[in-house]
Amino acid sequence: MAGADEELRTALSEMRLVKDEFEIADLRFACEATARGFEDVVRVLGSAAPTPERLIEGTFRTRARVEGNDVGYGSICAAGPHATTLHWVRNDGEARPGDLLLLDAGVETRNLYTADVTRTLPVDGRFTPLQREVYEAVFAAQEAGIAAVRPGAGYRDFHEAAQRVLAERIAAWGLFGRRSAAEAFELGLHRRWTLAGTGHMLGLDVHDCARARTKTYVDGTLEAGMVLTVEPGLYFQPDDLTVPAELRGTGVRIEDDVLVTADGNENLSAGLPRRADEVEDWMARLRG
Ligand SMILES: [Mn+2]
Repeated sequence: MAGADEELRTALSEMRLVKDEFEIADLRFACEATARGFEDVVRVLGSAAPTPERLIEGTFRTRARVEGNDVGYGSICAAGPHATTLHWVRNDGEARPGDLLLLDAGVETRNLYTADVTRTLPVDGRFTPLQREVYEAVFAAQEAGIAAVRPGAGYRDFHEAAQRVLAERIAAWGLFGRRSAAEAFELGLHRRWTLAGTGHMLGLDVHDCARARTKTYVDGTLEAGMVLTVEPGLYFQPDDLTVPAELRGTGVRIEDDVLVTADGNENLSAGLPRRADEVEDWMARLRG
């Protein structure tokens, strides 16, 4: 019977790869409610400095409970160097002016579909030049990743597109020494600072369809109705002596929830700004 259970789990996972209209509408609402939760956090950041990560977590969760069922997964409220820990969920630090806040959080609707969105925000509302440079590298990678999401593309394509851009930026900063971006990419040297894959399927589970076979998911082809995250990042550990001191302790991720459409894609979480300038304007507006 164990074999039959496993077969059922795989079949259900694969049935969930392509979402129907109801599911897409629900994910759309999850993203909209999540955007409102991020706005709540920006207002709190503007009213209390330093801002406890606990307060940020609670603020988002309030929105999730009021508009949805709950958060879809433990919110990552990572200030300063905490952002370099991929799944920082202790949330017991403080966001101080001058730091970045990496907020990875999603509202789960009452039908139990969840968003999964990340924004990296300057706590005091303005990126420093160095923070902006790292941010714009991740933004460029995300743009390349999103552009590679379309029906018929390989599932791995968006990951590769995003990672190539990150490798180019890292090379431009001189972190690969004398190696070219292409050479470093082939060797996987960029992975020291990119740490994770670029995304995953999204739906009832935050890592949806996890039991699907490799050939239908990771080695598969994108189809209209699939919803996936595109979430490149750069993470420079506080004790990483291979990067300049000023980069250490900086972590940036930008994550959106992208629907594959008949002729390309739609960013379901586009209600939250992504460009550095737009993030700053949006924060200033919310803080009035
Ligand atoms: Mn994710």
